[in-house]
Amino acid sequence: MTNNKYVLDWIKSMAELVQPDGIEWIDGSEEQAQKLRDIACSTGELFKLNEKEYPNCYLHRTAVNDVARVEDRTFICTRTKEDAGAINNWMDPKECYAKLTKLFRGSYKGRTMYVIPYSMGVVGSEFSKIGIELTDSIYVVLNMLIMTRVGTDVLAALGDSPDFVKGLHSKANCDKENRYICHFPEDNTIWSVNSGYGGNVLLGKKCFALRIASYLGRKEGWMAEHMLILGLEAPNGETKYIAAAFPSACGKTNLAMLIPPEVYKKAGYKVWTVGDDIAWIRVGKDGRLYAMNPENGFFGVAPGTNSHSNYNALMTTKKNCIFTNVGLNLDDNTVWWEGMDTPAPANALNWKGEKWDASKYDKADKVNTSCAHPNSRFTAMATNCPCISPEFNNPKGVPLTAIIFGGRRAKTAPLVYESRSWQHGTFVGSIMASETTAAAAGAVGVVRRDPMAMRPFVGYNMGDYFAHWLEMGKKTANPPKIFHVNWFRTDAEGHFIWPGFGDNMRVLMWILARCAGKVDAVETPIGYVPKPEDINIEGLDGVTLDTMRELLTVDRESWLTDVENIKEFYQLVGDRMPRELYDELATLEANLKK
Ligand code: GTP
Ligand code: SPV
Ligand code: MN
Repeated sequence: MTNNKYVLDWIKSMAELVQPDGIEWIDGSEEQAQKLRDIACSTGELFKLNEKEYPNCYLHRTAVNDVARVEDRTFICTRTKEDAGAINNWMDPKECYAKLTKLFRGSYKGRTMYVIPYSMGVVGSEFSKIGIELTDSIYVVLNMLIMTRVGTDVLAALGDSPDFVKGLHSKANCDKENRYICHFPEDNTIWSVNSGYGGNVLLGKKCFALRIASYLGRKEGWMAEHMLILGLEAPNGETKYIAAAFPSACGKTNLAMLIPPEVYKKAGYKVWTVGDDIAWIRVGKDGRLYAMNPENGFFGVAPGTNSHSNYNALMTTKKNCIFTNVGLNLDDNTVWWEGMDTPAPANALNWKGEKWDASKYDKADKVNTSCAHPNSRFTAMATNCPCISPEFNNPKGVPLTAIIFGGRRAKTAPLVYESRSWQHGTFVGSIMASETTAAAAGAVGVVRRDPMAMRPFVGYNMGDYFAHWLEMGKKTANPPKIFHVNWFRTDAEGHFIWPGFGDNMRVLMWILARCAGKVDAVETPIGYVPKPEDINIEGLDGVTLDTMRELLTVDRESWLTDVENIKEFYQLVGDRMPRELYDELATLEANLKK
């Protein structure tokens, strides 16, 4: 497939380590993909769903102990500990290679080594980057075929260059005690062992497109961010682009694919999806920031996806899709998850493959009582998405009018506010906080600081990352305005106050009006907040001006509590924390005490 000696030498030495029975190169052809699906079905790795309702769709179940990213087993292995920083787990590269070499040795015995050449971004374009993943898992191959651009043309684009990310994965024995997701940014290398779950093993995604890419971006003057990208088209045909960073399972896919509420749909507004998880951002010649989506598909959260919450995502999953850890309706071999439009099936297997009893469902123990795992996922092709942007394959990306940060906060953060400048916007991103979700192993619902939704994904020192954000602002003549949103504020009974989903468009409209200088705002200690009457609530049941006032309140006491927590977090980041952000923090505190 290639004469590239860097590629061939590397594969040879990795094969000597893991000792596969054979080596198979993935060429991107449908014939090869089908052959692999058939093998996976014969071994039980995949289960074929109802061909009529779900053509070419499959169900996969991971090991029960392997259902989410494992942040405590994820390492950034730079030569010095300081370069990884206090927010990351660090291991000395030599020590880490030695430790994992033991785990990889002979781990492919009796298995095939699949070689996946893939491109993040349009193959051969200036802003794309190439990776090669070696894996012993057909599930990984089939997911990478959807999530990235795979095939011989990638090797042609690489030519005889050594510039590719070397990814080695083995599901090995899925041994939880020896599970490691390790990154060597100084070597362009990722080693992942003993997992078979998405974010741990689809190495193009979080490992490359965020951790390694953020490291490269700092070196090369661009940014890799955990952001969706959407285009909002006005009735006059003009499209404005917005990128938004929310932590895992906090609404990126849903916002990226939103269907405008009736008031806007009627008027001719449309939303287009450019990306739902990752954005690579550069300064364009015109001094604006351009964002492109390096992925080729969606690895989306299944539960909660239905025709009302996210019709477009649901349609995207109707063919050529791989479902992971959802429920199986045994009557018709279709999939089911909590929050689907159809009623719970009477005769079903849960995500573990056990007979499921709907009557035992307990909201407080979803993992053990729900049909689908709370972090169950669909892997679907971007081209299946009814609202995929015409700019999806534009290698340069799209110019950003606004950047939005957002978290899952029951209290404190208002529905939306606007920062005063790029520096203040960087501060707003740096103090983001959110309740943890099922997307990572560990407790769910605990508020933690998650700057720019990148806490688990920055491939270097967080202080340097903040400095890089400030630097990018200085290099950008016309930077986008920066906002913060929170769809998740709750009332005294714990119910979400804001309807969310498609109605989030109402907030986007205020944001774009602010960017165009067409609407006023109220200055508060944290930034600019909308006047309650400036968010369009026409056609919203049960949402009044009073609701809007409640959603937009800035409560000084709870913000002052937050300030103390932010100080602790900044200290944890350490001495590479930029002075400018400490200044912003002092301003915030002073504003709150005024
Ligand atoms: P990752 O793929 O993990 O990065 O997640 P994501 O940020 O793309 O989150 P996603 O859009 O898949 O949403 C995660 C969960 O949040 C789902 O259960 C959604 O139903 C729920 N959700 C998304 N948007 C909203 C919203 O506006 N309001 C409320 N209340 N829930 C939402
Ligand atoms: C996330 O957790 O942010 C995801 C899913 O997008 S994973 O690929 O597991 O990282
Ligand atoms: Mn994500």
